[in-house]
This record gives sequence, C-alpha cells and structure tokens, in this order.
Amino acid sequence: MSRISSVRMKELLRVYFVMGSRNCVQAPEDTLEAALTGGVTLFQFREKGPGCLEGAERIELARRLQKLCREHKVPFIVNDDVDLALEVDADGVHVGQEDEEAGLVRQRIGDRILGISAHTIQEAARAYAQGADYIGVGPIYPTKSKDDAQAVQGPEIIKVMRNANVTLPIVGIGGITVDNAKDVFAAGADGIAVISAISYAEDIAGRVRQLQHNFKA
Ligand code: TZP
Ligand code: MG
Repeated sequence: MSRISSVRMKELLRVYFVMGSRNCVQAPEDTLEAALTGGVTLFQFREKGPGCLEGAERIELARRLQKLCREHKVPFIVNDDVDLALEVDADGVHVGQEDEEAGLVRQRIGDRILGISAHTIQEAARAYAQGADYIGVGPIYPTKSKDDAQAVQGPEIIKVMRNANVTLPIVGIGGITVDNAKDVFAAGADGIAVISAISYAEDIAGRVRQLQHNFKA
C-alpha cells in the first residue's frame, strides 16, 4: 500500500457523508444505505455526543456500516478513534485539533487516509507537515450537529487558505445544504462534508444527488 494520491483524494471528498447513530431518524444502516445509493463518495463514522454507543455496540455498528461501504466501494473513515479504526481495519481516520496528536496518528495508521480539521492557515500548514491527506475546514455555516464547534467562518476561509497556497485537498463542513454548497466549491473546496442535510432528508438518496449537482468538473 502507498499513500492515496491527491487527485484520488479530491474525487473522494466530493460528497462526504458524516454520521453516527445520534444523527439518524431511521436505523443508521438504512440511512447509510440510502446515502450510498444516492452516490456519496466517502463516509465517516462519527459516533459522538450524548447517548452515543460505546464498547462492543460501537464496534458492531462500525462493522455493519463498514460492510455497507465495502458493498458500494466507498472508503470507510473513523472519526477520532484510532483504536477502533485499527480494530476494524478502516480505510482512514479523521482527527480534530483537540484529538490525538495527528503526527502520532499518522505513525499508527501507516498509509491509511488521514484527515485533519484545520481552522487557520497555520493549522493547515501543520496538518500538511503531520501527514494529512486532506483537511476539513469549518464550520463554514452555523450547525446544530456539533456542540463545541468553533466560530463560523463562511466559505471565505477556504479562499484565504487557497490564496495562501494551501494545496492539500480541502473539504468544507458545517451547515452545508443544497442551497449553499455551490459557494463552498466556488471558494476552492474539493468537496462538502455533510451530516444533517443528508441524514434528516426525507428522500436521502435524492438529497445526495442534489448535492452532487453542485460540483462542476
Ligand atoms: N465539524 C464542524 S461542523 C460539524 C462538524 C463535525 C457538523 C456538521 O454537521 P451539519 O449537520 O452538516 O451542519
Ligand atoms: Mg474530533
């Protein structure tokens, strides 16, 4: 195995679905299956917040969701839990600035995909040095899905990073909807990472297709 190429990483980021059992109306398996059918390009298992699953239940849910991803040939990323990622042999890990030190995470996960949250040009530069394959930038817009989210920065922060020669693949996150997704791409993002606009949609597959339409090759 070798590190993922930047070109391939950018393709995978296009419509990145992030979800845990707390973000779903239906069973998480049904929510993810519909999103995969709609064409999400990457999935992150983010089992966080009050009432989230722990221990064996958490691992079992991860395995069931990973199986669905494999059937659809979509890589499976684990949020902020390197032990779980290694236990299930996930395709990658995403860590925030307050999580396990990203340089150490890179050493532990080898060539698996490493995503790092970055809010400033400095954090983006450090993420590159730590071995990030992509950075997650946000919240771009106000979000109800993360209690401890940092300040909203708008799509401009992505433009600022691009103007500062941040060349890493970038995915915007936070409050992204069908209506504002095109502004995130226009600012220089390679993709959009979405929880609620997908997980709470009545027609999940249809919503994913609508989000896909904002990408102009
Ligand atoms: N990180 C920054 S904002 C956010 C995360 C995990 C939540 C995004 O959820 P939503 O529902 O798409 O706003
Ligand atoms: Mg985190």
